[in-house]
Amino acid sequence: MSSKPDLLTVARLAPFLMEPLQRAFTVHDRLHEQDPAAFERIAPRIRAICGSGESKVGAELMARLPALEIVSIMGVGYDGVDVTAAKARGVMVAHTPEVLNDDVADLALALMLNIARRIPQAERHVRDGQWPAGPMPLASKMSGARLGLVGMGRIGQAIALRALAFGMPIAYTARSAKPGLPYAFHATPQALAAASDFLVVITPGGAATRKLIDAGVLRALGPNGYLINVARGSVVDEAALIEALKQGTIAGAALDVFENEPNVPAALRALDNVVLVPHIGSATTQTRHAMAARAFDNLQAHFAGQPLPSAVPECR
Ligand code: 8YV
Repeated sequence: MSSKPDLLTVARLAPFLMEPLQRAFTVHDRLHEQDPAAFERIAPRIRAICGSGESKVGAELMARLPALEIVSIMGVGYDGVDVTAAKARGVMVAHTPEVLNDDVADLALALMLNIARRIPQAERHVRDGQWPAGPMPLASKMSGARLGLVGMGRIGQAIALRALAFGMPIAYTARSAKPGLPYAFHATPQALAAASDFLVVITPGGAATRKLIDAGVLRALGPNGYLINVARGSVVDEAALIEALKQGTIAGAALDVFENEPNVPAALRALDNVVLVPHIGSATTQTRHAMAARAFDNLQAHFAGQPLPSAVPECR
């Protein structure tokens, strides 16, 4: 009988995380989905869960795991984990903040440039042999335009630093004003949108921010405004966004995240005034390796009886 703790994965994890996990744990790879009968048999032994930022770890799943001690998420976002239920059971929840700030901020700027300068369309113009027939229509200038950040946490601040180099005046909304930051605070997303050319969503997902960006916010952003979402699809009312894009209520949207990933509505995919990428905010080799190491370190620290390098704030 192995002395390694039993661990359930709830996402398809990269080999560079799976390999260390398999050395230190008896890993049951998504067994609850792959083989529910086998899962029933081993469920009482599971002491750890490992998943990604998109993983759902609800109260129901945890209730089936009486020996569960820790949920380690390879991602900064943990809105899929029922932290209240975990805490009530004394289950620790850990995530991987900081190491992905640069990548997500880089992608936000890339999306802003792509949507404003119509880079995907320009690339297609050349590839499809359209250039000899005439130039591209003119695009929109980003430098000097007004940036509004919905969320001013670690990644929001990394985006703001980059935007300063583009000469962009910066404003934000958050639950409360952050003292010490030199950016204008607006109490609501709607007020911020009315004062922005680029509205970038970088706030945690979950019940508190569900559909925060609704039809009213999009109307306030206006026909020259762009919406960029690098947070969670749940923060934007996707149906209202599609309508706003179709009607020209806003100029365009660049999205890394969607309501029902990996499914992107056909109505959104059919539009020309969007840039759509498949949740790649942290998807570089360097960052994903750093996230995997952090997710593993949290597990290892827990089973060594040491403090977790990055427990979620609610569990600290
Ligand atoms: C990844 C993320 O998609 O960190 C997050 O919250 O959404 C992403 O970095 C994913 O969690 C990688 O495992």
